Amino acid sequence: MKKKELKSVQIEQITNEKVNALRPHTADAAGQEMTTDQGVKINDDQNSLRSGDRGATLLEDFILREKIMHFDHERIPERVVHARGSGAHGVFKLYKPLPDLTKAGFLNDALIETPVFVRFSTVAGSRGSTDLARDVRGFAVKFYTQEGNFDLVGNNMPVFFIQDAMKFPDLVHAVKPEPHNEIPQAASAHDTFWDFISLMPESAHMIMWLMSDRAIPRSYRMMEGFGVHTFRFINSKGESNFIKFHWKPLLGVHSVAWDEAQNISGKDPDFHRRDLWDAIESGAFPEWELGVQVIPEADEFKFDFDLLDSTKIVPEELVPVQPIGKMTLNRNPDNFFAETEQVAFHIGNIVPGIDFTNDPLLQGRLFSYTDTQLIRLGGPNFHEIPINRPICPSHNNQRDGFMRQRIDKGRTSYGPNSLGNNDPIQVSETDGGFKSYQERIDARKVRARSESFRDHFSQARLFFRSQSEPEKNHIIDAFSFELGKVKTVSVRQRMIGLLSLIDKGLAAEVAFALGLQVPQEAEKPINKSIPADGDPSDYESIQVEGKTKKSEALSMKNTIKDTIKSRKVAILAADGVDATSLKTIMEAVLVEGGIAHVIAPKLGQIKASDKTNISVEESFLTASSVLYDAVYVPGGKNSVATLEAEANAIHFLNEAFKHCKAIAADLGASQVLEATYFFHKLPQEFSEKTVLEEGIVIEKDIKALSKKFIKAIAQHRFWEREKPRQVPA
Ligand code: HDE
Repeated sequence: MKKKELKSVQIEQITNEKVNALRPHTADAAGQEMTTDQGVKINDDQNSLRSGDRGATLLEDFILREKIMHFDHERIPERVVHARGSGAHGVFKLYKPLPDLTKAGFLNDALIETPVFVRFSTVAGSRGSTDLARDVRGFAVKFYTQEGNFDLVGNNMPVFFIQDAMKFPDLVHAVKPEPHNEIPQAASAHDTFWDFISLMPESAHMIMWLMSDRAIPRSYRMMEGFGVHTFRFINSKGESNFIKFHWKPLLGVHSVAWDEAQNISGKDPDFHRRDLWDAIESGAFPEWELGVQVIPEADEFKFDFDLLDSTKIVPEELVPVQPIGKMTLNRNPDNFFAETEQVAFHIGNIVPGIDFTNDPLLQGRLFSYTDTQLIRLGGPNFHEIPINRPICPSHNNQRDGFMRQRIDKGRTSYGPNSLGNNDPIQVSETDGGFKSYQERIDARKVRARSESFRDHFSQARLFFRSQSEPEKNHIIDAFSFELGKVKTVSVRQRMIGLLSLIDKGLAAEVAFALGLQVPQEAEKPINKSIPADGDPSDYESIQVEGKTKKSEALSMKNTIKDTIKSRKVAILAADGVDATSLKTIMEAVLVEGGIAHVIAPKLGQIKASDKTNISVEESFLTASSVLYDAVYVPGGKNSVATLEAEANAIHFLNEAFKHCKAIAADLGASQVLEATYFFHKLPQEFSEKTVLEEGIVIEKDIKALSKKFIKAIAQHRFWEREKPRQVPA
C-alpha cells in the first residue's frame, strides 16, 4: 500500500488487520466430523487395523500411519536462547505524530492502531524450564505496520554482557547447563558462567542488573523493556537522530524476593505465563508506554561513554525519556505452537524512518536472527507462517524452498524483465521505498575495539550506588548465592577482584559471605592475548565517576506504587468466618481491580457466620503464599480457632511476612497472627485500633482497615522489614 493511501484506511479495519489476517488460518473442530489430513472421514480413531482382533497390525492402515507419522514430527528445535516464552497480541497507539524525528508511517498517524505480537522470555532455560529463574527477560515486539514489520527485539535490562557479537556464542555456552552433565537448568549459578564473567570485565555493568531484583520480576506485566542498542530515527528530510527505546509498564516495575522466586519455581513453574494469560483473559490488559531518548547526531561524542557500546545506558537524567505511545496487550494466542513458538523475530526487520547504528553487538545480531530460523522453522519460507506475515502486501522475486505456501503467478521471477512488465517494481524513496541512512564512513578494515569502549566500571558503579538499601542488599545476597554455588575457589576469588573495581563495599560484603578476602589487586584475565578483555592495571586510570553519580530511574524504589490492579490477595478462612469481615475486604479488593481468593482447609464451600455459603478457591494444599501478593485474615470465632490450629495457615502468614508482603487481620482474628513467629517481633503493642507497622494492619473497624490494606498492597513490598529484623528472604 502506498503511503498516501494510508490515512484513508478505516481505523476499525486497521485495528483488526492482523486478527483478520490470522482468521483464515485458524481452525475450529467444534461440531465438525473427524477426517484424515486428506479429508477422508474417519469411522474409528480408537483401534488400528488388524488381522483379527488379536492379530498383527496391517501396514495398509493409512489412518494409523498418518496419525503416528505426524506425531513423530511434532517437535521443532527450541530456540538456542530465549527458548522459554509466552506471547500475546495487542495494539500500539501513537500519542502524536513525530514528523521531525521519523518518517515511519506508524509513528506519524495518531489515528492508526498498529497490531503487535509480543513474546516475553527467559534466556538460559529450556522450553519447559521455570519462569522464575534468575535471568534476563526477553521483550520482543513485532509491529505489523502498513509499511512492513518492525521488530523491536529487546530485553528487560538496558545493557548487555558483551560489546561485540563475536563473544555471544561464548557467553551462551558459559551460561547454559555445563556440557558434560547438562547441569544446572535455567541458572547462572555455576562455575562456567562465573568463570567466563570473571574474565570479561566488559560484563561488569550487566551482571549488576542480573544480580538485582530486575532478574526476578513479579510479572511480565511489571517489567520495563529496552531496545538496548542505539538506533536511528530518520525524518523525511533525511536527518538522523540517535534513539534509545524504552517500554515503561503502567503497573510499575516490581519483583519478588529470591527465596520466593525459588519457591514459585516449584509451586508453579508457569507463574509468569499463567499471570499474563489470566490477566488478559480477565480483561486486565497489560499496558506499556513506549518512550524514546533522542540524541542529536551532533551530540554523538558528548558523553563519557560511547553510544555504540551496548554495555552502557544513557542516564535518563542526561537525556529524558519522551513517551510517544502506548501498547496494550488484549488477546491471548489461539494456539501456542502456531503463534508463540513459530513467531520469528528479527532485529533486522525495520521500516523506513528507522535505521541501525554501528553498534558491533547490533550488527552481529543482524545475521543471527534469520539464520537461526532456517533450521528452527525448517527453511527460508518462515515469513509465510501466518504469525510472521506482514499485514501489507509483499512481492518480490524470491521463490521456492521448503514449505512454500504462496502460489506465485506468471513466468518471470527475475528483474529486470520485459516478459512480465518488469513487475514487481522498485519503489522510489518518496513513495516509501527503504533507503539506508547515508552514514559517512572513512575507515580502515580492522579487527579491533574502540578505546571509547574501555570503561567497564563507571556505570556498574552508577547502578549500584543508585539503588535503595534493600536493593543493594539483594544484590549482595545474589552475588553471595551465585558465587557460593561456584565450586572453583579461584573463580570466586577473581570475581571478588572484579567486584572491588565496581564498589569496594560490595566486594567486601560478598567476600565475607564467601569466606574470602578482597585482594589488593584484581587478578588479570588469564588470556592476556585478548586485547578487548583489557588489562586490569589500566582500570584505575579509567575509573571515571561519570557525570552522573546517581540515577533515580535505576532504582525500583521510585516506581509506580498507586494501584493494586490484578494483584492477588489470599483470604484465609474456615467455617464460621465473619461474613461481613470477609465480604467487605473481598469487595474492596475487587473494586480496586485486585483479585481475592478464599483459601480454606478444604475445597468446596465454607459456611459463614451469617449462614451463607462462600466458595473456596484453593485449599492450603493447592495454594501457597508465594503465589499471592497479600494476605487477609477475617474474624469469626470458629474460623479463627481452626486457622490458629492449622499449621499451613500459620506457615502461609509466616512466609508472607518473610517475603515482605502486606498482611491484614480483623481484630477478631488477632490470635491467628499471634501464633506466627513474627508477631512478637512487631514494634508496637497492638491495641483496639492499630497499624502495627507499615504493611501489617490489625483493626476492628473493617472499613478503615480495608483502606489501609489497599494502600499497603499497592506498595508491593516492605523490603525494609528484612534487615533490621533479619527476615531470611
Ligand atoms: Fe538475541 N537471539 N542475540 N539478543 N534475542 C535470539 O533468535 C543473538 C541479544 C533477544 O521471543 C535468537 O529467534 C546474538 C541482545 C530476544 O523469539 C538468536 C546476539 C538482545 C530473543 C539470537 C544476541 C537480544 C532473542 C534465538 C549477540 C536484547 C527472543 C532464537 C550479537 C537487545 C526472541 C531466535 C523471541 C533470540 C541471537 C544478543 C534479545 C540465536 C547473536 C543484546 C528477546 O538469533
